[in-house]
Amino acid sequence: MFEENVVCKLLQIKYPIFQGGMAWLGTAELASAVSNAGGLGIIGAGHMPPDVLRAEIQKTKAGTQKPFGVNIMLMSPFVKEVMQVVVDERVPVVTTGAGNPAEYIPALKEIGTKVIPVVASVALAKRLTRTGVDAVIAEGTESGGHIGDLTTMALVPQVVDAVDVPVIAAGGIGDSRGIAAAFALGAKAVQMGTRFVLSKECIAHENYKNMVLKARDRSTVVTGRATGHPARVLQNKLSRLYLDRESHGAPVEELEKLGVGTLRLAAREGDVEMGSVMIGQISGLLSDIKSVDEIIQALVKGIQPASEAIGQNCR
Ligand code: TUI
Repeated sequence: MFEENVVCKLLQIKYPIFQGGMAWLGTAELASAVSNAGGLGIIGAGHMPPDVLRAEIQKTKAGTQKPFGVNIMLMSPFVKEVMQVVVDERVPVVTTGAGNPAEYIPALKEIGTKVIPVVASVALAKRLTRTGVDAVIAEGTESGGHIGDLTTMALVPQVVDAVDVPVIAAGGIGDSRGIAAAFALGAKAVQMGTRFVLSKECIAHENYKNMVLKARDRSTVVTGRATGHPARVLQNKLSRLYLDRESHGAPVEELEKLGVGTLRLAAREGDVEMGSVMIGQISGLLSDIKSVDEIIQALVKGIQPASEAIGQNCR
């Protein structure tokens, strides 16, 4: 399976499954496990300082011989320095998020790194394909963390029709049915974040994982629309406080201050009431913690039956 998949061939991976590069959660442990299982593991650089990212890359290289990626969050204060680190370390794949990476693409392309930005609109997808990106990740608003406003169902086919590079679908994909649906929309691969948070190898605090396990379909909310940086999180004391201040017209600086350090607080310290529990809408579907290898094997096994179920409805 997937011998002729264009993304598998481009990146030299076995399965067209990326692990979303989540800040504080997409560590070397998780990324190397996903790459070893045949997917594309991705280190989430988030707001990491450059020396911390370099150590994480070296740990990933020690943990896997397979290709892996780094996700660079373009709102990071260290963006220029971390770009230099991925160039120095000759990271095979770079994904970007939360902005337009155009100015960084030539340096990455020059050393042969595959560059795959996350886009939340057709306009950015088209602009970036002119700069020579290798593929794009079309990420719908179902995702956890920083989001755009279009759904995966609406965004993916529009991006597929607008660009001539492979499209990876992300947002709201939690099982094999989601993967088959993404393929039906024209995607050649998928990226999943939430599913890999509920893995043995993800270092998220057990309180974080337990809250994700308990999540239902409507458990997430979006904070930060007023600041221009919307983020999907599980409802808790912090999200209620934030949304209350936001609805009362609190200044952007006050809102941004409320969010500082809160992802680390939830993900690493386990304070899931005053921390940000960033997670996607598909968390309501997921009810078990498995090893990365078990997750990927189960996903792959289910794709063909899910595709056949699509076919059956046409008979
Ligand atoms: O980047 C993400 N998700 C993230 S980053 C993150 S780290 C963080 N930490 C603390 C507070 C807030 C965030 C958590 N989750 N996903 C990729 C993504 N990119 N989603 C949406 C976009 C996006 C949005 C607009 C990409 C490009 C874009 O274009 C803007 C432009 O300039 O055209």
